[in-house]
Amino acid sequence: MSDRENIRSSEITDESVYLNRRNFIRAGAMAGTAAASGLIYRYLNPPPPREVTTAEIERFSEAEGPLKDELTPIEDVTNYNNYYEFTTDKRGVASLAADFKSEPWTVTVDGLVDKPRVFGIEDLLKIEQEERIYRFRCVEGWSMVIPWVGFPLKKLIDMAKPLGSAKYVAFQTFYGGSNPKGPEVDLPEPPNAMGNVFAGIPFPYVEGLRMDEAMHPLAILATGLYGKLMPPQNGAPIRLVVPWKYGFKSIKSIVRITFTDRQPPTTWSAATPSEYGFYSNVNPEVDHPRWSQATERRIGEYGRRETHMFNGYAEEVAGLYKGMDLRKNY
Ligand SMILES: Nc1nc2c(c(=O)[nH]1)N[C@H]1C(S)=C(S)[C@@H](COP(=O)(O)O)O[C@H]1N2
Ligand SMILES: [Mo]
Repeated sequence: MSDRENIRSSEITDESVYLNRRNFIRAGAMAGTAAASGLIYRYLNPPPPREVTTAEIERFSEAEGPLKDELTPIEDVTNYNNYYEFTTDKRGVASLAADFKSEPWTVTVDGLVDKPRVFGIEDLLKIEQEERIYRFRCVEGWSMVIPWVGFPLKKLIDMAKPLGSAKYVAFQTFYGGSNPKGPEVDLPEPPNAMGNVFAGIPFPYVEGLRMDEAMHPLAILATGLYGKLMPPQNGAPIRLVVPWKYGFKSIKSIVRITFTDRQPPTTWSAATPSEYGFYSNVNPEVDHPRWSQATERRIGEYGRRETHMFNGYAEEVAGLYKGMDLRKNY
């Protein structure tokens, strides 16, 4: 009997099981250097298991961090979305994606690895889940603070055992009725139609990271937010979150992760290379050709705030780009 058959679907989707079994509890210790740089970051420590409440998260996030980041309300996080496969109307994604079926789901890990594997989503949910509260900055000039649930991408990379020749990791989003995940899972077609053919970008949506970026502890595969499984509009059942890069790097609803020796194509830089580069690190000094990136609108606030280098995570990630010209490598 396969693993998938062993786990009743109610066990996969029941959020109280998800929270308790994954030791999803209140904040543990926060690293000093992380606090100093305004990074809100915590590991979820072992039992006693109990659910973290929104009030606790808010108290925590208000108390910590010089950037004084407060959580963006869940109503905004789940109703103001970019997910072009459904629609380019941010307020329209939630209702159009409501029936999106993300179970069963598989993520194929292949390419230059010693251990290629097709993971069921239930396998990935068995990995210890952590809460990560990150700032999230869209290239369009708005931002949020989101309490993600997930695990470091590095954990999956370690399981795959990439070959020495692997220099990049490529990601692909599910698209429409086609099933790029292999023959073993036959997703129901009409419920998963992602019919937006007028989005102006090619699908399936693809993204990529350099191997060292992908291995960085801040890069996570997120399976939920606000203590719940990932809502469809935010990229169910699993999406990338790379908090020091513009939001479009954080690719949703991943079905394939491929290790390669070449810089992989990425959707937005393929569509408009003069406006969007491969790296797309948040950088207030490099403007978009059509607007400034010096400031941002935090959803729920009036006025604009300053945008910080690497979205405020410079202390953690600047070393990845030592010696690189960040104007050329935008
Ligand atoms: N597959 C896919 N992933 C995607 C997008 C998309 O249109 N399709 N939009 C990106 C952009 S531009 C942003 S800002 C974030 C938005 O994530 P959110 O809706 O969870 O805030 O998702 C990114 N990932
Ligand atoms: Mo974005």
